[in-house]
Amino acid sequence: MTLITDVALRRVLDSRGNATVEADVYTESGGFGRARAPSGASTGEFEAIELPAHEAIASAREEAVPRLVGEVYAGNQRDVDAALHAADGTDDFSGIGANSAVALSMAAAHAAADVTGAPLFQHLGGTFRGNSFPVPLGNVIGGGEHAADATDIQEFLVAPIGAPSVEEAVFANAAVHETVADILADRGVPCGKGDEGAWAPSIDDSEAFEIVAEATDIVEDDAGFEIRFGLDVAGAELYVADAGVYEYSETTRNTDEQIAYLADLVDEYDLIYVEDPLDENDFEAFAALTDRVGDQTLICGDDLFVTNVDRLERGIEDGAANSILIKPNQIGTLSDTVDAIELGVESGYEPVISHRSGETEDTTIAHLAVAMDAPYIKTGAVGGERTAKLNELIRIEQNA
Ligand code: 2PG
Ligand code: MG
Repeated sequence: MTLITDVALRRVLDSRGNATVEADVYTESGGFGRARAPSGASTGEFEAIELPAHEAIASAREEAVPRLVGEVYAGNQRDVDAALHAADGTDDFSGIGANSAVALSMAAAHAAADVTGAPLFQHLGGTFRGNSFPVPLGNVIGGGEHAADATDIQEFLVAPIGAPSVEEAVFANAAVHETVADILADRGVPCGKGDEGAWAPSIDDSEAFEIVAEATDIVEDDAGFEIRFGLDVAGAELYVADAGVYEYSETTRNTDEQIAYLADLVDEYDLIYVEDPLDENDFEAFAALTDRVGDQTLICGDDLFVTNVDRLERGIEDGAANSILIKPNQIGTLSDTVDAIELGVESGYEPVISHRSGETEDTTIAHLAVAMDAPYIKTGAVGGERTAKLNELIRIEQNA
């Protein structure tokens, strides 16, 4: 029933105006699935390789399509993803591009779900999973690689942990985003938005902490449930390897100082989530910070783990973190993504499903988060490519 009968690949726009890969998969009994690859800016050194969209498409047409059409059942995701690996022939998807691979892998899942008539989250999660909803982490102020002349810390993320529903959580994040804008206006700080729709004011990190803390307090009082916040430091982008320091606009910190700085921030702002506080090569420093504050907050590895089970295994051995960021395009297929989630869960690492800074209207990660019972999803607060996922979560919640 789910034998793949046709595949189409094309170049489409992402939210930054760059070209990305869209894949369509058709199956024997009329199933249809479509998905698009996202794209990072603060990409980890160890991620699977994204090729220029036209190259990725040409290579996937030549190598992958013949191994899928008439050969593989979309309903067997492991076979689809094995065919993609075989077509690629490398360790890092530099043959067909992780952008072609992930679009095809996700499109096949959508096609298989279409055949069964089940929503994607049920197809992926099965009968015994997919019964809980993730808390959305909403990016309200940001800088780093996502906006010029803004904060050094890449993302200030709101976490409405007490919200009674996804719907209320999504609206709380949007309200904090709006309240931040009001506070910035009161302070006479003009600003635009960064790549993920977060405000990108030209202020230092300490002022951003004050503003986000104030905005979350205001919305918390209004909403009547607990709202905390967290960070994506994107430490690898701040780290200057030659000098062994983290370079901020006004100061530099060595590794011990960086650990102490983050631990103090966790205490001072009661942070619930800290992603990539340190460099992507420094498992040891991650472990030192986790040892210090891991019982108070999530220490999440993004560039550290790149959704890769080998890197996660090393992290588990070292006690490097207690959470893993999950981005399907970092590893290239849904099967590899689910393997990383499952290894994380078995080892007590909370999986946080994530968008990329370059996104499309694709909603696959909303379904993946529900299917895997992920406690959090990071997918922005506002902006069409972000609300595509948030609104899909609201729909899933209503229909589930
Ligand atoms: C991150 C992501 C998404 P990018 O660092 O977590 O927020 O950014 O897609 O640029 O890597
Ligand atoms: Mg990150």
